[in-house]
Amino acid sequence: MEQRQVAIIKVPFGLGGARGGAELGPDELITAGLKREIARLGLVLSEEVRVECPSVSDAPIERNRVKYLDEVRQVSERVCTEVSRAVADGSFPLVLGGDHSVAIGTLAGLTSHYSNLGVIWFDAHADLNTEERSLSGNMHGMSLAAALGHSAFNLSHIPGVGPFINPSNLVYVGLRDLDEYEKEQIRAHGIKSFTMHDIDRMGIQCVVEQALAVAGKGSDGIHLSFDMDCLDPREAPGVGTPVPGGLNYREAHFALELLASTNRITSMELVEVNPLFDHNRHTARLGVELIASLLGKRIL
Ligand code: Z70
Ligand code: MN
Ligand code: MN
Ligand code: MN
Repeated sequence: MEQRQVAIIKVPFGLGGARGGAELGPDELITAGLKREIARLGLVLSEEVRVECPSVSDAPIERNRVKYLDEVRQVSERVCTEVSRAVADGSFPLVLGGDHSVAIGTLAGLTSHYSNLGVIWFDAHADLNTEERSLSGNMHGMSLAAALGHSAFNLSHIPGVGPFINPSNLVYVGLRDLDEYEKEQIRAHGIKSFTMHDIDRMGIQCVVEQALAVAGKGSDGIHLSFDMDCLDPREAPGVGTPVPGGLNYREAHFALELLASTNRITSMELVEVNPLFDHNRHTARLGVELIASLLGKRIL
């Protein structure tokens, strides 16, 4: 990161997820010491905003196959506004989810400033489903389809946003649980994907270097979207949809340290921390450490 100012944007929203609890993520990360880490790094916390989010008790009983679309739309608009404001202020936007549907708003806000945004997406999942093709109806599995303009609800529905993200500047790290339709989409659009198989084969250093090259080619900013379920559930049990065989502690730290050392990352979001499935705040503490690594924390 080049900016020395960080804007924390908390998005306590869980209705896009498979099960409740992700709405507790932002407070859990703060309690786990996020602001102390930011201060230790000598960074200025320029603002800390909390996006107002509907919860199950506010929402009408969901009878549609695609769940809580109206609520996701509302939250996307608000997140877009806050992220856009943070960039305009010269701050590094740090978005705390919430389930991964909050990325729709983040990407909308970013594309209002960056005309060719690179995106590095750490996740067990591809989040490429459309409303028609999703098997679950959960919007957190559709955020990238929205950002690429593939789904019925997409970035252009959010007031004031720029272009869709370009699939040639999007890259996945950590994939291991894909729906058939998502596999077809990855092939059809030639989206660069480093699966767990590739990480085992090439090593995380090589993967991160190649991922940066893809996201950075001709782009004017690079967003890191970090879904905590990219990690192995033994490292990060507190997520809504754990999938075995993920990144370990050292791979994840090293990956984010490598990204930090390039000074190319212009924003980050960390999503899917679910305290209801965690033990002793373990996952949130790991999340804080990983954010610190991305913001420049080093061992020596
Ligand atoms: C599945 C779906 C998903 C995150 C799970 C899972 C999607 N492909 N995304 N956890 N973050 O429901 O569409
Ligand atoms: Mn995800
Ligand atoms: Mn995921
Ligand atoms: Mn533990």
